[in-house]
Amino acid sequence: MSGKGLPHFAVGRIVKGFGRGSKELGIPTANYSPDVVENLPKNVDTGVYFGWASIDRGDVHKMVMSIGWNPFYQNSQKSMETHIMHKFPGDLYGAELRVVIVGFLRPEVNFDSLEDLIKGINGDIENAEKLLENADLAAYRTHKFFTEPIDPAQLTS
Ligand code: ADP
Ligand code: RBF
Ligand code: MG
Repeated sequence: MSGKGLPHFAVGRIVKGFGRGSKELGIPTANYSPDVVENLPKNVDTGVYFGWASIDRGDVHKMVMSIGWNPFYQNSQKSMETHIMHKFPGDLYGAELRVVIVGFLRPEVNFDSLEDLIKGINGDIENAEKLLENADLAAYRTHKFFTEPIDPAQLTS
């Protein structure tokens, strides 16, 4: 189920994106800086993924992630944007985001309208919520990556 190049472990600071996630979509996404995007294995295709995430070594939450150029907006810079399924009290800019990407959901689509994009993402969130209940994938929630000081480059499973 996990797919090529997965699981993938990543760590980085949250940077400013285009400011569209919360404002236009009502779905905030924490954006990684380009160096984290460049560290993705070459065999990880663009698309929508899911897994687990923590902020500043805090609790581990479910997440969905979009990797690519957002065809709906035709971005020129490849991005890795994570929506964490948890309500945070405020902004997370500058915080450390740790993620483990455990599975692929679908390729990126150029939706016909903003409404369809939002529906698509909400469907991804629902699917991820269910898939992460699978014992093998749920196990990553307590992976040592989230609790011990290890270099994610050393981790392959
Ligand atoms: P940007 O384009 O700068 O990424 P967004 O509209 O996508 O702006 O909002 C993202 C910001 O919202 C994140 O960087 C983070 O600071 C904040 N945020 C708050 N709650 C969440 C959440 N549950 N998941 C992701 N980001 C969140
Ligand atoms: N953008 C697209 O253009 N096409 C997509 O199929 C797409 N799927 C997404 C799925 C998820 C789970 C998330 C969080 C984002 C997705 N986006 C997609 C990116 C969306 O356009 C982006 O979050 C906003 O542009 C805010 O940066
Ligand atoms: Mg964002």
